[in-house]
Amino acid sequence: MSFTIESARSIFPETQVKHAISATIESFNQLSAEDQLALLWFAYTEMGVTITPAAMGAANMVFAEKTLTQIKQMPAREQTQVMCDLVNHSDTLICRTYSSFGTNIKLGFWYQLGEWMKQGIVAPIPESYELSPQASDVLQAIRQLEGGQQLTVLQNIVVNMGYAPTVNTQKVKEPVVPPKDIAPRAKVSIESINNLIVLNYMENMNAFDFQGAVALFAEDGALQPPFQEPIVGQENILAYMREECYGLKLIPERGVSEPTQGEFTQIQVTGKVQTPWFGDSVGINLAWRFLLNPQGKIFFVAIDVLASPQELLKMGFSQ
Ligand code: 45D
Repeated sequence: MSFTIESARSIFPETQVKHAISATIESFNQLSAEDQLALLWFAYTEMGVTITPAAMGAANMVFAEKTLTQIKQMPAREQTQVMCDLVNHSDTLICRTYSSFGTNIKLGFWYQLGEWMKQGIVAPIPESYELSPQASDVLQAIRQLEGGQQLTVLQNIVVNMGYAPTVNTQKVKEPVVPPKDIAPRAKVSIESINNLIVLNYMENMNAFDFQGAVALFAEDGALQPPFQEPIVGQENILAYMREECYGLKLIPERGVSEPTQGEFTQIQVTGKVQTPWFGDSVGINLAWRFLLNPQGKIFFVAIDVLASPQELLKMGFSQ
């Protein structure tokens, strides 16, 4: 028996627990647009996380400048309307444009709006805004999440705002940008793991050598980011990495490797990732679940956000 991408998704099933993150996002989506916006603002300001403005360099913010300027020049009421439209997935030009942005541009877009809200340039969320009881419950649920999970919730919500006409519309491709600085290569070591493909994956990703990272995949291999469908095929994975992975720092810590059916090998690694948004002040706990084919290529890798590295131990994963 061999693996398909679909069956590969359930390796190391103990990480497949129904997640607090998805449950929180689902209940969030039930709220009214005003409630959603206010709740997000309260959660965002309450978290007190400091975004490194330098991270804006990792996002190609030029793509959002026109829209941001347009919003800046609107009367306050219209500004609020635009923000509600984004949350509501309304079919407007701004919502369509927003949907064409990559993750980092979307985050940078809201970062800019947030700064302008603080400066009084964009209509703020009234401090006296009263959340509905349901919204208060969701805010409470967010407060109870671990820091990295809270950021994952925010990031997910921001990514899904806007309006994409059909599920599979072609994303507006960002023009090819000249390669950014390749970070200095650093050796990675992972407790209990000596598999070179996995070690090389981490080293290439940290060097932003995405071509090198993708070359470790089988041609029809797949990468599954948290809460997303697998991205299949070297070309698609490369495009994804170029758009989403500059500035990430992967900090794998320990793992377990075992043979599995059809001469495949499954390797689970836990550790942290740092995003350019927060530098080394925030580490997001996660697990990589690799499935290597008999040729030693990455047939599948899933990335899952964890509450804590201990979460896996709790679920019966022993190092
Ligand atoms: O007014 O190995 C609100 C892959 C609305 C690649 C706002 C990976 C109201 C392969 C939106 C609140 C990438 C998968 C304002 C590894 C409002 C691989 C503003 C994993 C102003 C390891 C809100 C990487 C703002 C991972 C500005 C898991 C919010 C990376 C900003 C995870 C929130 C990264 C930010 C995460 C959140 C980043 C900047 C979770 C960033 C989160």
